[in-house]
Amino acid sequence: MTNALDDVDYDQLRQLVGLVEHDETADPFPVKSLDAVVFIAGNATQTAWYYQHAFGMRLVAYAGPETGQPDHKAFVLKSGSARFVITGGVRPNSPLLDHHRRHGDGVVDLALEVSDVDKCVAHARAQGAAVLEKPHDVSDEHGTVRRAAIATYGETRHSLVDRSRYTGPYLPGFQARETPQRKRLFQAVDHCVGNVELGKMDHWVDWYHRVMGFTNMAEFVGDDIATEYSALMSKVVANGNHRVKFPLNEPAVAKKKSQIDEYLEFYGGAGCQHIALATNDIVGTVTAMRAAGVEFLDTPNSYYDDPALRARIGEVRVPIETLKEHRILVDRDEDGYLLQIFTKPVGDRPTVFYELIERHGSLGFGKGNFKALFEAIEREQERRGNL
Ligand code: TYF
Ligand code: FE
Repeated sequence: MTNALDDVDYDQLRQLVGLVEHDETADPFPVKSLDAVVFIAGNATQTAWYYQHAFGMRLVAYAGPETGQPDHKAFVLKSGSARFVITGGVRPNSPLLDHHRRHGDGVVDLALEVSDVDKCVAHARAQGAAVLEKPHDVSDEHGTVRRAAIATYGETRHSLVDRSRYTGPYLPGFQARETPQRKRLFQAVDHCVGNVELGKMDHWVDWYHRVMGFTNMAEFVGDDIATEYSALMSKVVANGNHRVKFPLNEPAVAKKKSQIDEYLEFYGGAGCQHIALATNDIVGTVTAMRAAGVEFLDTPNSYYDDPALRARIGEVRVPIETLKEHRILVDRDEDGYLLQIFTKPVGDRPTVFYELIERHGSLGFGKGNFKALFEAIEREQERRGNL
């Protein structure tokens, strides 16, 4: 079931998330898009309300005890092409509650839409990936979905979903829900970042190369930046057309305790750290989210008053005074520029947070902002007593 409210066409997506041309014929694991970000929450009912009211998402489908699903509730939310599924255990012996006890609120599944589940799983298996769910069909009156799941870092998984023969609101077993449209605050997921243990980043970069045929994107945080101020190392892998981008971080041994160590300690291992949401109006989005109570990292005035920054970024869509007022960061590279801002962690544990990103040609991740950003993150770490 497609809904005009969710329509984001190819040209919009290319601008929003920075797509590139890609020939699928030689791709061993062709990925169409990020199908859904699936969360486990301690209280899915209230978390779904948060994403509707603070992130402007629409509830489109539901499964739970009322729909013949006794173990847990699942709320499906959309904003443009982005889909979040918020799940939470209902029965005390639900496996979701064990997961929640270990990790708190977080991402359990970065589901990928693929056109050939069997081909992808065969390739993944041949490359040594752990197959958690073999390819199988699930059906209801709206058609059939073929799906499977493979394990990635920590207790995170990638479900693989072929929904080409399905017209229902999400997956078989879910009932459609309608909620009133409010102002759409973002149009797509730009990237999902994984934090992995010390020394494991290259292992996972290699895993995404071998298992999924992903390739490296140019931007990375190497030893030089890591020892100077970031306390982390980072590389970015992406599928062929860059629709799906997964930066991977590991802690760096630096002067201070890494923000990545803080995450690993409180999440209880490797997991998804932040999700970047693409918007074409970052000022409007930040304003609406702040009004709803979402807290963002602060950036010092000196960032905006620095003549070097002003010279480097040149002309951008929004006057620098407006960026300063909202604490939005800006970075420019050879392809264009981007605007970005980061929330504080959104749950009880200092783990998952969000980024808002408005791209104007840049295919990067805001490398020029890393110093200011990591200093802001460390100020928060210090306030929590974890630095
Ligand atoms: O995704 C990125 O690479 C940027 C920068 O802990 C970043 O958003 C990298 C690591 C991190 C926070 C932000
Ligand atoms: Fe990011």
